[in-house]
Amino acid sequence: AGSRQDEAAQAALDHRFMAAALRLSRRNAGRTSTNPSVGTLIVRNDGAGPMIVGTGVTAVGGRPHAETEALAEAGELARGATAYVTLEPCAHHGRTPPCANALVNAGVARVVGAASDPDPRVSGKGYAILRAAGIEVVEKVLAAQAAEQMAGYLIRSLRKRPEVILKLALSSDGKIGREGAGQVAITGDMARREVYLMRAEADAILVGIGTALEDDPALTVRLPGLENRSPARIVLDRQIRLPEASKLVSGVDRVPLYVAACLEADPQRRAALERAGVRFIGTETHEGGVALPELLEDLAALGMASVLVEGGARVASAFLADGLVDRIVLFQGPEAIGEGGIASPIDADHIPAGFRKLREMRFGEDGYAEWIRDL
Ligand code: AOF
Ligand code: ZN
Repeated sequence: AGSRQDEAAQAALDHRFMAAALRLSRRNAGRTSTNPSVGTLIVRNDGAGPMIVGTGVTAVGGRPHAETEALAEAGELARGATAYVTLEPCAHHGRTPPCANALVNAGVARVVGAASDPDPRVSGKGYAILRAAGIEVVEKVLAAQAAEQMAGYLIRSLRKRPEVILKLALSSDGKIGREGAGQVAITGDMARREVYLMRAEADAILVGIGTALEDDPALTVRLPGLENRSPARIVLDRQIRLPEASKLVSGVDRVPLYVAACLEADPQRRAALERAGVRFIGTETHEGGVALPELLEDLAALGMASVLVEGGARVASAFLADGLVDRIVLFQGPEAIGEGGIASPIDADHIPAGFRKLREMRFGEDGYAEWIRDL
């Protein structure tokens, strides 16, 4: 029977190990789709202080699950130990037996969980299996942090659409570019590298046809070691104006490119792009633009759990107006654009209601801030 002091010490320990499990889970973030990247720690506490005897992360590709790896590493040492899992252990028979049963069979005494799993095959059943076997279960430890890290998975499961991350780079006077000037450098090298990392963790990057024509961007990840981590690119292009000679189209054999166009758009343009390897997503029109909720539903059906919206102002405004943005990332460079600048639809002082600031930092000369909307 624990005293109140023992309980407080245990809670502090649980926080510490869950924080470690959450950091561990980031190792495969963006590489386990449509599964989330989960972290598991198996910890023994035999009096001489806690000791980690097993660690696991969801494997690249989504399987095996984190628990499988951690339990295999712990072996017999899992008996009587505590398992820290960033997501409720699964209860369904997939390619492997349920993780909840594996924890029971390994003789684990306690399970501490962060996020609950909305997957209807799990959704409370994982924790129930553990409790039925006499295992002590503590839920929702660092749940908000877990939900933030697994936002893509959770939003896709609950809302049948991907997480939408809106990223904008602003000049010191709040502009995102200059009319007719193509790509304008706003942020420096460190910020650019951070954007590459964001791209590598997303399932898709999305821009409007205006940005595609104006900037001729490649929208790939150009970082040593991450060259193969470019996600799919998506262009909102109702009338199919994207030229075959664009960088987006010419890179199509390495990185998929989707054009979201209306079904009535020029079939010859469509055929030409399809011959080049471009894939099409038929869209409905809403207020002169692509109907975004329906498009996002289609992207979720394609397995995408997160979409990074990179431009331009019109597309950003449309996602914001529809209440479809889940995360806002603002970079701010040190220089002004001034006359002829394109105003950003949003800045740090005008973040829509319902968002909370998650972090703020600097990348060299540039500021960075990130907000999320809780589920
Ligand atoms: C866990 N541990 O590491 C992960 C879990 O297709 P399957 O069989 O891999 O099942 C996918 C589901 O597994 C997914 O929707 C989610 O419920 C769960 N993910 N569960 O116990 C893990 N990644
Ligand atoms: Zn599992």
